[in-house]
Amino acid sequence: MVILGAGPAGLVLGNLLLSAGIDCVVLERATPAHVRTRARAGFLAANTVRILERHGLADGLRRHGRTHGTCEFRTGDGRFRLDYGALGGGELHTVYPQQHLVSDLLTRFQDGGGRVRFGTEAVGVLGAPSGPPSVTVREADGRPGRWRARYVAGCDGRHGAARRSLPPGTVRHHRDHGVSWLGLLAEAPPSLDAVGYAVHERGFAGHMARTPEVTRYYLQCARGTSPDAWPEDRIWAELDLRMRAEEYGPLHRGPIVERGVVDHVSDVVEPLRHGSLFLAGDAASVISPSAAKGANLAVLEAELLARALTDELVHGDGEGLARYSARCLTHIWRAQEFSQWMLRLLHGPPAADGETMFHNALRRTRMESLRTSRTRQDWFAENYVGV
Ligand code: RFL
Repeated sequence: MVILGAGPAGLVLGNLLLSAGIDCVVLERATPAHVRTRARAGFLAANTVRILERHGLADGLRRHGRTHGTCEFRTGDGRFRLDYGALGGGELHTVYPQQHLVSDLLTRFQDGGGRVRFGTEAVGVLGAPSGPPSVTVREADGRPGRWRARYVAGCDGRHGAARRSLPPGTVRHHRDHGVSWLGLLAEAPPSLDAVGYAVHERGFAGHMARTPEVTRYYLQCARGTSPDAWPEDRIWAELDLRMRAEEYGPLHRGPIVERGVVDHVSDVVEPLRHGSLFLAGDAASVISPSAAKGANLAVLEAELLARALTDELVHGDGEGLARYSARCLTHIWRAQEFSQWMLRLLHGPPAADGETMFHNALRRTRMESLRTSRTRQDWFAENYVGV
């Protein structure tokens, strides 16, 4: 079994296969240091934590993660809080930076005898639709190589080799939501004990705790913006303005240690199985980070794939593999639908047009029903924490 990519999807899958006694190797383009320090997600859904606990992979997050169940919306009409942990299914997030989770998973995999080939870039997957697959690679020293396997798991993200190797006729649903965020990491403690979503005429701003010392902020920005156009003074001034710091309290400032632009797109491959090639995580579907679903879907799909592969390879039962794609796509489309709803709640139309006032009136009404309707709040909580 060859797994492409040592992100959350690839490493959960690798660990589960290893403990089922299935021989596998992970091919990873980057260095171990890069994999262990790449900051992205932070909000793990309750079901993600249950999966990791079920397989003994949750020691780090149990020790250092913090549960979280409140978000605060700030608009020109005022602010309100939703204790989503007490609504809907009563589930909480655990805040644990993705790079810490990936680091835990990697240590566990290697300590258990799992093999990871770092600096090995998959170039293409050949032969998968009709027969045994092989993966062509560029080794760390630049030489070409080839790995043969019974199955290949494409867990190499949105720009990986698995996606490039899909047979003609594969459906790729793609939607550009026309919204971009400047994603920031500040070496500063969180400024509020809630996820902060601020809707402002200058654009969206977001606040999400990561650790007691580090906070993620987002600022909606124009498509094509260079992060260099945002010096620290400009970032803090804009965050103060959009988060309405004068009214609701100052933000804790600190050095901005990372900045990058995220364009919000949805991209779903259908089906997720092509003979002996299976896609999981961002390779299967890219989702806007507006509702923090990507890493959670990656872990869920990795568990479903590991179970199905184990049934096939250990017990000779191929039913799970046959159903893998359809099962994952149900979860993926549900998450896409909710993320799109969040995008519409938090942003105006992509460009000023004749319907701007209409869009803004709908957005305000959506926010108001979230503030006042218990049924709406339960629906929000169930979708916000659930995968
Ligand atoms: P990853 O994490 O991208 O890992 C893929 C791995 O594959 C390697 N790779 C290759 N290796 C070999 N050959 C090739 N040709 C290769 N091409 C790539 C890469 O080096 C990498 O190590 O995919 P995976 O495992 O599917 O995990 C997906 C998640 O990382 C992603 O969905 C989340 O980070 C999305 N996301 C969030 N998700 C959440 O659930 N909660 C959040 O709070 C959240 N916040 C975020 C996010 C994504 C963000 N960005 C940067 C898009 C915040 C941000 C800013």
